[in-house]
Amino acid sequence: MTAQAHENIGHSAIEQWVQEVSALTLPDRVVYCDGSEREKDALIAESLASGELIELNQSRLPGCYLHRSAPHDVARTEHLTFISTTRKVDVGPTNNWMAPDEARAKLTPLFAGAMRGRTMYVVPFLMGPPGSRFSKVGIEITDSKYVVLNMRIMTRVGQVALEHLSRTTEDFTRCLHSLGDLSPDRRFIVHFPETNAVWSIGSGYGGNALLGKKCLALRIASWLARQEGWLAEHMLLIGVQNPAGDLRHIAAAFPSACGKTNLAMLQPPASMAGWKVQTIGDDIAWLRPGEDGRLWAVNPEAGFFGVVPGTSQKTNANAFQMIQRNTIFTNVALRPDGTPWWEGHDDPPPPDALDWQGRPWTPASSEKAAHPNSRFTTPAVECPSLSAEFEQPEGVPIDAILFGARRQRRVPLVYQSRTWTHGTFLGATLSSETTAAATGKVGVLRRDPMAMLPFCGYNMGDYFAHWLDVGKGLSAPPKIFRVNWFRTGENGKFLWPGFGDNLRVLKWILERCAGHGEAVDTPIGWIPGLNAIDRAGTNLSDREMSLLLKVDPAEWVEAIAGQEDFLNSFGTHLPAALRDEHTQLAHRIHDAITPADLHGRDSGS
Ligand code: OXD
Ligand code: MN
Repeated sequence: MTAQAHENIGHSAIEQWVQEVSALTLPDRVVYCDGSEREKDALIAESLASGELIELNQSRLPGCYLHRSAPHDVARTEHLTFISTTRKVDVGPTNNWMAPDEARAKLTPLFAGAMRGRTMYVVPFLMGPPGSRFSKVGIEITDSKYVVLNMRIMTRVGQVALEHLSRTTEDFTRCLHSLGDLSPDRRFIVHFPETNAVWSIGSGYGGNALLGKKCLALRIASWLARQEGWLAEHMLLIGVQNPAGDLRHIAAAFPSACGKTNLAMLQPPASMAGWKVQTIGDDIAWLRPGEDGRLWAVNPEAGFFGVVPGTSQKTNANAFQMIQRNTIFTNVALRPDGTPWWEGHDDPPPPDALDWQGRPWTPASSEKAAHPNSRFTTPAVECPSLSAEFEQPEGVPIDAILFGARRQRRVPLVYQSRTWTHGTFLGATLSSETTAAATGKVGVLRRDPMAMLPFCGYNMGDYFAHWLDVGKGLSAPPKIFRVNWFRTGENGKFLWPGFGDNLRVLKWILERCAGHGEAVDTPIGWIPGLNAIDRAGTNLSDREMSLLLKVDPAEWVEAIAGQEDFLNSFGTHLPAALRDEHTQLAHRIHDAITPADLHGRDSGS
């Protein structure tokens, strides 16, 4: 880490941009980050001194720290997130749009002098494995030490990024971030895909401030991916090995806080000895067609930014173990012995603690001790189930793509699409109940196509067309499935045990990919037969299994109407093939409706 205003780092475009930004933001000093351990130690020491970090019990949790955010800066703020393109039509109906001139005019005064009295850090970072044709470089300028420390975990910082840049002729993404005054009234996260830049001000929250993640690796990358013929997706990435040693790969899209990290680090149930799940990524996958006609994927990130509440030895032993070292916790509770605690921890609620805002807390308190969207940031290398293929420059070949969401009703545990186009339709019509990962009401059903609603950097109608185009170019495309761990029974309780038992569903999926695995044709797709999913070692009854797999045509009539309105919102940008899929689904459902169903509907039930 060097404190020099106009250091020569051998890249004139970066140096020139740094000079422009420092002339605007007026920091006290400029520091170029090199990713070294020395730099980390200095940043931690300064953050402890300033109160931005609190040291956790170092003998129990070496290298672990707690950060408490501003109380109103705890999640992504989608209403303050914009895509700024010359033409409004290019961002489509699901994004907030701002014209580039307007965005610059609005944000420049907010950045003016914003770093006075602060240090400006210049963070070169690489997204993707070193030496990979998938990888992209960003430079984040920020005035937050917490952001720098997190970027060092989530991305590959320093020389590795500059080297990638000098080896390729590619541009880099200019990521400008300032905490500003942290006021939501002056908070904006604006993406300029046409000029490969992001401006974010007024938030220190991961999804708003670690600009390599949602901003670069999803919103900007999805734009680049469309131009370059690949896909940037909100997907976990795993290898699944069966007891015979056969290794397959699955990419799975789920909305925020719906269990991607748990699935990515799944521990097989005791009754499935010999199975292994190897973690490659838990949030983002970049997928490119390979010369062999298959789809290949990498995780562009270098760490995990996961939801803490609910993480325990029981639910996710790999994640729990992983966060015992070198982890930054944000907004969890603190016990008197200097260890963190949260709702869903294996330990019972502590008799007294400090809550996520540092206020005294006891089990009698009416509020939660940890914020529901409290987070850990941990280097991937700490994950006990990390795959040996994690940094493979060519990525891994994908056998199956899963679209999952949180749905209490209607949607079965798993079903298989008939074709890539039908699978794209399943992704495009995905909907899920909202979670605490974004500000706003929790538990409201909303459309979240491919789990990319908050992250697609362009018109989603064009994005669906791009999915279809990518599929056309694959001679051996992955099979596409829809999954739902969250269906509830009459008592409102989840029917499916979830967590490690989800491997039972993956097993059926991989059997289907291999051309066997029993399945029943239904109007919505291929469903497992009653006994097709391995239930050995569970106490799931036939009745529960049939409720989990039930496809009720009457319930789907309502879904079809909702899908139609949603698809219509894309106007002429909706690919005709998806409209056809919808029409065919409507016909199949209509044909499956019995007079009793109609009677039920007529009587208003
Ligand atoms: C995340 C999110 O943090 O999706 O990964 O919000
Ligand atoms: Mn995510």
